[in-house]
Amino acid sequence: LALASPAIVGPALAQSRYDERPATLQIPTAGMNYTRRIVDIPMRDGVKLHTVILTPSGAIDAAMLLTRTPYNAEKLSRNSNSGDLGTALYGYDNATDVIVDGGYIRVIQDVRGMYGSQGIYMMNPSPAGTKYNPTKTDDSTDAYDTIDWLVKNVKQSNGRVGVIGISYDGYEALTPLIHPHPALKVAVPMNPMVDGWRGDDWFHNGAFRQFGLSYIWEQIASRDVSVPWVASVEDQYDLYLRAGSAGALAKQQGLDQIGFWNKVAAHPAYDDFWQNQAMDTLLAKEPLTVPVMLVHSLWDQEDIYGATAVYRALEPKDANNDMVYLSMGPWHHGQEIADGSHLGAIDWGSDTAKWWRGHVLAPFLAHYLKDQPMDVAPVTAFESGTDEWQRLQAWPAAPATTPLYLQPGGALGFTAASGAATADYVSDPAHPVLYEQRPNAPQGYDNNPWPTWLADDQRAVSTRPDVLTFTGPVLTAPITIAGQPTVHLTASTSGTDSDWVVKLIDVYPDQVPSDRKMGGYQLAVAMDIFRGRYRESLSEAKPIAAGQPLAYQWALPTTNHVFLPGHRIMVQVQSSWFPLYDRNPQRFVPNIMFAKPGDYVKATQQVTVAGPNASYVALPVVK
Ligand code: PG9
Repeated sequence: LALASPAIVGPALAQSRYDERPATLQIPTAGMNYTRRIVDIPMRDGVKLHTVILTPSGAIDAAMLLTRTPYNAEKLSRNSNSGDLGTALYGYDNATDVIVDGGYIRVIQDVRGMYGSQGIYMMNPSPAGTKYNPTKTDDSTDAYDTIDWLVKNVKQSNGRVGVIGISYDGYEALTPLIHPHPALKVAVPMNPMVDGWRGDDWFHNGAFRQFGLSYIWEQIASRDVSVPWVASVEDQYDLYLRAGSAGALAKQQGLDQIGFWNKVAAHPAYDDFWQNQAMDTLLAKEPLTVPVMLVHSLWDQEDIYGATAVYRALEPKDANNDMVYLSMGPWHHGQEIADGSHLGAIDWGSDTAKWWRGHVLAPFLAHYLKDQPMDVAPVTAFESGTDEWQRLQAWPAAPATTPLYLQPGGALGFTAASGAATADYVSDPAHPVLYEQRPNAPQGYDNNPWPTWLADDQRAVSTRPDVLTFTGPVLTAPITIAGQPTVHLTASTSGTDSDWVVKLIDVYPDQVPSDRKMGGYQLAVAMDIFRGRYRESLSEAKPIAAGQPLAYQWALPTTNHVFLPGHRIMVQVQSSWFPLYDRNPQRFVPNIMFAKPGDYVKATQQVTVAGPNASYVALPVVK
């Protein structure tokens, strides 16, 4: 067969004749129950944001549910290739049953600078025109411009938009509440990232969550997350311990090229960089005009701070108690859109997530987007222990707190011991206390332990000599707590800086006939870390005076729990939580990110457990 020479027929003809791929492709739609439209929506500065619009076949006057995401709109709108809308959407960030059964038009958009969207990417940018974001746009303006385009250009819509999303996308569901578009009728931020320093992804009370390093690398190194974090050590414990400091590991992994990492490293304290982007603070300054349901997971391993912080900020503005709603379920991060029957070893007896989606999320959205009646309480809270859902008017349910004292001999009780006593241990940064059993696998294995680690059995560490364990008597009557326990620790350290981790634990009876693996289980219901250098001021690190008993106070995450008869209450105290949190060198250095190997020293810790300054946890007890 003689081939025509390209020189004779021209390159285009040569290509069209022999190329087996059509120049333009018609996508078959036979049998599909939705249409898929892709638009690059122009923002006020001309930057176009890549947007996927999935419209159920035959939709007329349907409301739109918008998610803005850095996690790939094309993928989240096509978790599987299917002509069935529910099957296509089933997966991350889609409460699929609610979206599909509700007949909503599903809109998913890449945020500025990610995947198909133009523009520059900034991680959780501060508001436009402020010190740390001098540009003219932010996620609020982009949400506004997107909603404006959608209501003018999606002809099957009823002109109403709801925003919804989990985690980063939950943060994205809060930003449209700043100068909201009039077509925005409801917002459902789920597990939103709200304050990266106080208690969400980057730090908890000043202690750095080192696992953020790989996330920062992957999200920022390339627009389409195509440059993976590559490490040559399988066990994260070894990876982080050998590197020494978070800053040393970051350098080793090339993160010094990444703008956001350089900002994190330059702002280890709660200074204006963090304060100016905290969504609860920003929203507290805005009028409340859009109904919002904050969705909180009680065992959220990533953003356990955000949802309830925004509730606290907004609730005082809600004069009629009909604008700000709170849902709290017994879930890990994002579990509300999946199967909610179990949390690790804990069996709730029913699919709590499915119940919540059907009885709370679906009617809430339908009310504001489709004018349907609803019977949703201002607060819908799952109470662990009794394992029942509650309808409440406000949160927290406990009006006051009751001190639970650490006592000598590893005891715990509602009165302080008299006299003077301390409980002591040596904290050695060379042998840090684990947050979960080794190997600390990177995310992504089968049976990934990361989502459920907050519910892990604390017996794994409770007999270590550097973990103090205080246990109360076997309960003969239930004790109900509903709110945030507050730690009031009096302690001295032989060092000049120190971390303190306090865990409030429900110890199951020695034997649980119906579920034998739970016999003696130590389930933490609230725990968190505090970096001692911020004892006097969160925004300024100060050395700790060595050898002096000093007061440390911080709030633990929200809990709604009943310690049942037969159970015991336990409190554990330790000074590291590795490798999730970076190690405190225990000798004061200006910036722990860049501590040198020689800065890491052993310290003798003495926790006051008797007398007028006895340490206690203030429990939000419901009488
Ligand atoms: N928790 C994740 C995250 C949010 C915001 C910043 C960084 C990470 C997430 O799941 O999206």
